[in-house]
Amino acid sequence: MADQSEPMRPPAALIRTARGLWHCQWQQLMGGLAPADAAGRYRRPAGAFTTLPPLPANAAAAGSHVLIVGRSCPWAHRAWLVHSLRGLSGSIDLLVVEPDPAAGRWRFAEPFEGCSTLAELYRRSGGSQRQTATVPALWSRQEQRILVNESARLIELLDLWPTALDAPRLAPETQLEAIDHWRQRFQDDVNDGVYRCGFARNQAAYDEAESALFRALEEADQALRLQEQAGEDWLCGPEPSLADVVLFPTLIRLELVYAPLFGCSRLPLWQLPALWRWRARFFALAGVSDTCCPGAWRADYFGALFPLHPSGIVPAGPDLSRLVNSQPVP
Ligand SMILES: N[C@@H](CCC(=O)N[C@@H](CS)C(=O)NCC(=O)O)C(=O)O
Repeated sequence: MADQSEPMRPPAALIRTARGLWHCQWQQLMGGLAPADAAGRYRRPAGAFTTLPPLPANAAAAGSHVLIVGRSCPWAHRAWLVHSLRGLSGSIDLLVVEPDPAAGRWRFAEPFEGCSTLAELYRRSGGSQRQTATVPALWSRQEQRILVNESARLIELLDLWPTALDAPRLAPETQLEAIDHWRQRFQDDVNDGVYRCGFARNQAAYDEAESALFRALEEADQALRLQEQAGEDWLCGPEPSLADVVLFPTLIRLELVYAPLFGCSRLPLWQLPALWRWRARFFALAGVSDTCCPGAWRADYFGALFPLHPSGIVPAGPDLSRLVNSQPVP
């Protein structure tokens, strides 16, 4: 006899209706989270302060500028890395903003320049109401405004920034062509590519982004293999460059966030062994581990991207130390 306490399965028609309704609602929620083109491909909105400004005259002055970052943001991570690798803390203070998933914005832990949210600071700098206040952003204390907040330009500016210890440039003229080649290759297909996978509105849009992502990663793996054979550790030569810097924030989040949440799971990274070893080498550079906050990454992504993960449950993930061990390949 059937157990009377067992819950009845809902009728098939009800399930079909619920799926249809949920799909409609999902498309609406995704519209708020991630704009898409007519084919359902994610299109990142244009930023606010996107032009490369000239190097400020007071760049070397102690505390003259503030670099505003969020822990989970990979675009902010690249700026944080340049700040750290070039030792810029003498002239540029680092300020970490906190996510506010309920309000969908970044807020300051303590009021900054009289503002409690990044959006307020944006408006003060002339950003329009319709533009989203994003990290990273570079604030000038003297000019009382955001100088630039497009990470691609910001890292170029930080690479020109005067350093106390004459830290090497990450985009030296002699390697500029190779560095630019890789930066362009990664920007759309890898850095934005993982978001294009996760925010795709349909299978075709996902398939397109996903294959472009893994094509670019396989190409980088092959290039690094050749570099290793030539005795060089990095994408563009014997020293790390901006090409390595922009790849790292995406790859270090791969197993922790992008594979489980955005569906970037075609290959585990150890199947691209030169990339795996490269990631461990980059993580071992002085100051890099301090910029990596796996707990915050997972809490922010799984907790904040409601349409992708409605339960808000933060799943357990691999320990970061296992991912940056250079010898784990089975
Ligand atoms: N194009 C920008 C993108 C930066 C960006 O999208 N930042 C996200 C975090 S990963 C953000 O701050 N979003 C705030 C929001 O959507 O409210 C850059 O590269 O600097």
